[in-house]
Amino acid sequence: NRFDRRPRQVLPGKPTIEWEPWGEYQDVLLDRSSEGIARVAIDRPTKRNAFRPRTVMELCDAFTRIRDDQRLGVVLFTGVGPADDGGYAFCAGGDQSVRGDGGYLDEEGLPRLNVLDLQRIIRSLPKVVIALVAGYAIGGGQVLHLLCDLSLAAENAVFGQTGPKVGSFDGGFGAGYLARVVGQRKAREIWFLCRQYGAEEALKMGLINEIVPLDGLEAEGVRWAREVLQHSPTAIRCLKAAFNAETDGLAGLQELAGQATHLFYRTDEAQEGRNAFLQKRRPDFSGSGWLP
Ligand code: S0N
Repeated sequence: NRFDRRPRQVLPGKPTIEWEPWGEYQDVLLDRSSEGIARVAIDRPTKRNAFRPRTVMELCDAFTRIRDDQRLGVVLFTGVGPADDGGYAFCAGGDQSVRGDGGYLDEEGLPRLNVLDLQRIIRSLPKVVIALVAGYAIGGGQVLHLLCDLSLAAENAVFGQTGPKVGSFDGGFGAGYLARVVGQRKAREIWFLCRQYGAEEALKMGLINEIVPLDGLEAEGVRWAREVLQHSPTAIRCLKAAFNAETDGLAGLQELAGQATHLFYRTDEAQEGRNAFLQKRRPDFSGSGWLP
């Protein structure tokens, strides 16, 4: 039973927060704290935290549970390390050992592209997601890192794409949003040359927010999370939707408009519409005014 393995060390360094284990998964560790912070970690260090369909399903479940817990405002997303050979990874992308002829095979042999579901969940989560990158963030792992709102990297972090080498590519957020973040030239370089970039280069190109010593990575993530949590949840969820709307087309607008609807429901004006319907009378919006 994985619950017996508590307390769980995800990254090196002294914990600066009390984690409560939350949920039982095979490939993922999920914890939360009474301070409003959750921690999601891919737990496949022997595979450099590469994801198989099960990993992605568990991550989707973990992020959905976080979305539904109104006490939680910030998520730290990371990968368990070090592996037995001393290697670290945030995530090395799709697990090539379960890659069939039509995608990554689940335990029933069905080929899946389910990492795209996870990308959308992280992107539209109305909370702040902070990537903590120790070691490799490669391939689909680099894209997952990119989709987090903020990114803190340990000095040993390495970023890169391998698609054109291993026969895959991410033409969605992995290309378009990467170009928004680092610019068209750099994004094309990253994908066409398949080079690896250290933390300093990543900082220079705007891929990450800050470089942190490995031993202090989680502590710094907690520090950033605590700062975010001092601020207005509504302002932050609307800002996240607004940042997404700038790049995500109608899906982004849907999110931003959804935040407006969310706020509108809480007004007397919207509630008058609902009440009038239920009371089978004409609504009276005269108290609302047509403000400038
Ligand atoms: C990460 C690298 C650079 C680390 O190198 P290092 O430290 O030298 O370690 P290794 O000895 O290479 O690895 C240690 C062990 O881990 C295994 N391993 C590492 N990465 C993977 C992986 N991705 N899949 C399976 N196993 C992995 C190694 O095999 C080794 O184990 P042993 O010793 O038992 O062999 C280096 O490991 C590396 O380059 N890894 C591969 C990176 C890669 O190419 N990833 C895949 C890229 N493609 C994707 O991510 C697909 C994206 C995707 O899923 C997608 C995108 C858009 C639309 C749809 C999809 C979709 O398909 O769903």
